[in-house]
Amino acid sequence: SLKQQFKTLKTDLIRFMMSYKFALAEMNTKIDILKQEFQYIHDYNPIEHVTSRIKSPESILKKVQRKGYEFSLPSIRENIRDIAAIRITCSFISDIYEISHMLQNQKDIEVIACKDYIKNPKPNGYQSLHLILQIPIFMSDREDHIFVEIQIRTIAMDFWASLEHKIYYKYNQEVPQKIRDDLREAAITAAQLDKKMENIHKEMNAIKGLNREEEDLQELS
Ligand code: 0O2
Repeated sequence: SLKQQFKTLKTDLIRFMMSYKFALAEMNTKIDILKQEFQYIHDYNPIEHVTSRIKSPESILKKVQRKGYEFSLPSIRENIRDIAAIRITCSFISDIYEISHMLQNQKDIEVIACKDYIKNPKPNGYQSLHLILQIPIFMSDREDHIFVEIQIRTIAMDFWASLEHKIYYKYNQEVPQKIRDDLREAAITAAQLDKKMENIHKEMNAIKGLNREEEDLQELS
């Protein structure tokens, strides 16, 4: 009956969205473990902050339409790979690659794609490291493999991206040339700041290393 069909559809939809919620919970736990353990071992925290979101059903449907995919749950599951997304903000560029490496090496994570917009920034200046990962989720009667998008960036890259995003929406996607030029320039300045900060961080580490060696020597003598 129609009522039965509606009930089945509703259950399917709720279970569909739930699987992304579980995937985010799994990934967030993985990231939190890395963060805590790294802090303990290296006495330093590579992760500034983490945010995550689930794409709203409206945005999912808009994207399906924009990309011309089939409107069905299996098609959405296969084609829309950023329904569950996590953004990790780090202090330094080296942290980005370290975190990406640690995640990519986990046995239950399958790396589907890695887009390095740091080595190859987008034409507008956008920089970040994007990973599409797939992780297994275990439920009462099945195991699902869920796509999760991870964006890893520095504080400076995040600062740039949030302003650019606001401007893009303010101008309804037709940003004046002057503003586009300024944004590209700002992206270059942000990248230079990242390099400078990383150098200071390295110098500090070198000094810390020397001090430690000296202390060890004093202890021995
Ligand atoms: P939202 O609201 O953040 O989710 P696709 O994901 O298939 O549409 P593509 O090019 O394969 O497109 O994905 P890509 O390049 O990996 O980018 C996906 C996400 O990265 C975007 O998601 C943004 O969050 C971010 N992003 C990419 N390019 C830019 C940019 O130029 N400026 C800013 N501010 N963010 C960017 P959504 O779905 O667009 O938006």
